[in-house]
Amino acid sequence: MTGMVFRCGTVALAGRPNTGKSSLLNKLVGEKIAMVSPKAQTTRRTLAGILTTETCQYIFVDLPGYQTKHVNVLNRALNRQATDGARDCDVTVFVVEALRFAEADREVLARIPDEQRVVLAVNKIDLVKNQRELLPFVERLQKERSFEAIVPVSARSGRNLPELLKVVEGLLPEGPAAYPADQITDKDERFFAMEILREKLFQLLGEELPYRCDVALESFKEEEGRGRSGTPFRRIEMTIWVERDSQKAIVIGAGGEQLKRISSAARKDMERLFDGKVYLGVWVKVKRDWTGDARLLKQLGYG
Ligand SMILES: Nc1nc2c(ncn2[C@@H]2O[C@H](COP(=O)(O)OP(=O)(O)OP(=O)(O)O)[C@@H](O)[C@H]2O)c(=O)[nH]1
Ligand SMILES: [Mg+2]
Repeated sequence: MTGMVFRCGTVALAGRPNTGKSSLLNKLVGEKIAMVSPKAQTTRRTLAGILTTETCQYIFVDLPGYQTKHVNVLNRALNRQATDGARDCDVTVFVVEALRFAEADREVLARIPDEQRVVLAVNKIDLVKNQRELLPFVERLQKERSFEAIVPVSARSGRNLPELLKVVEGLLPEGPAAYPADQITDKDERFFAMEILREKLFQLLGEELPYRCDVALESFKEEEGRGRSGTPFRRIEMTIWVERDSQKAIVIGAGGEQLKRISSAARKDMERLFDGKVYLGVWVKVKRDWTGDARLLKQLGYG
């Protein structure tokens, strides 16, 4: 069509941990690709979710939540990812929780360079009983920075997401799509296999243990279809790394029950996302102090 403008660009989702960045990404692209949990710093690896409309391709980049509570080599690497990501994208969507803005949020905002264009998304408005309370909150935030726009949204209900998309579209550069229109992420099934298992550790283990765990993929094989449906069958083997023998015992649980719960939940999610049967083998191994070992962290992909 002549005269039609097409835009394409990268949109960082930035903010302190737990504000709902990954949930927003999932709702925006319409598929659960980013891992979500009620625990802080669930996201460890930057992930792109792609949405293509008639007039725009949005490449949303889900970043780890910036945090200063825990200090080790892993947290420093995550914070670096969070800061670099918010700076390098065409537009940054700064995500806060409705009616909650504190020092931790202010610190992340301060790290986004002045020249970066920032849209403020006030998320979780479904939790606000009296919507009139939002107005003074928004007015307060306006004083923190000159935002391109402020959009109250809910990643849970999807409320106002069309408005958010509209505002962001106007800020993206003109240009052709970078990815095919039906592609929704820049990552492959191997990446999602690891992330899904890691998400289950965050969802099913106690408060501190998930921070002492990581997941490595040992092998991923696609085999000929089994049974009548003939869909491919994936054989996936993974290792859960922990730092101590005592942690290994907890992850496995009495009679292996805990590990069974974790792997069975992970397998179900993989089967849903990959749309086929999965055989999942999981081992738990001890690697002392992996969160403090810079070389090992590089190997695990935390640059
Ligand atoms: N009620 C409600 N809960 C939400 C909403 N968005 C996210 N949550 C919940 O908030 C928690 C954190 O969500 P995530 O999407 O993992 O948050 P995040 O910002 O990606 O967190 P990190 O990766 O740790 O930085 C989860 O329990 C979500 O279910 C929302 O719009 N409404
Ligand atoms: Mg996240």
